[in-house]
Amino acid sequence: MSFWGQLNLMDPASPIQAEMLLFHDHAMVLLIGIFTFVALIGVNLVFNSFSSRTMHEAQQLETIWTIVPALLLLWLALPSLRLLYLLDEQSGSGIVLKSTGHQWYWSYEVPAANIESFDSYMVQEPDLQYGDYRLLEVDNRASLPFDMSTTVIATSADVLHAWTLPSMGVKMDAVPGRLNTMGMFIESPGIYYGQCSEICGANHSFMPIVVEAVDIVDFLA
Ligand SMILES: [Cu+2]
Repeated sequence: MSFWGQLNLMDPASPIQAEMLLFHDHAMVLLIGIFTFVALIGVNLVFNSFSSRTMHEAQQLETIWTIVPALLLLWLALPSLRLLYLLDEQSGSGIVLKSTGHQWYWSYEVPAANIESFDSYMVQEPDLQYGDYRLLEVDNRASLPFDMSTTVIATSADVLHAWTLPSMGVKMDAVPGRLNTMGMFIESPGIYYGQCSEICGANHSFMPIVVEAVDIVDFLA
């Protein structure tokens, strides 16, 4: 992949991540509005001649400037709650990817396809092929079918790790002795990259995550 391809954020490849992007834009509308308003008032204050210094109260104004921010907060909170509950949805499909964090690599299991645990190590720099992403390629990719609901389970064998796949809107702690679960819906075939997102030790930066989304027929084959 090209240099320029690495400078922007990854495109969403799941409905949840697309929703998160929309929510980000939604929040930015409010933030830019508030920042602009406050900046205008600030500038106005500099040139203010204090013509209303004898005014002690303004009930109507105070009512308005209490209610309007409350409504704005509601406007932010409701879509946020909706997204929170959407994130919690679990798929009913039996296709589960179990990922176990180790210091410092991931191992995967796909019980539905009878794939027993295999390790996924980062490709070292001298072994990279032309066009590979440095620090992101792995020797064994996890494979999942696209266009259907899947479930990812994360756990750890040693310390805290975090299984993260930005294009899917998945970021989940991998905790020893505990199984964390998130639903995932991959919309299109492709190769998706992520990284461990919990400072887990010396080689934390060198345990990337790669999921290859394939056709269900190829997946089962
Ligand atoms: Cu880690």
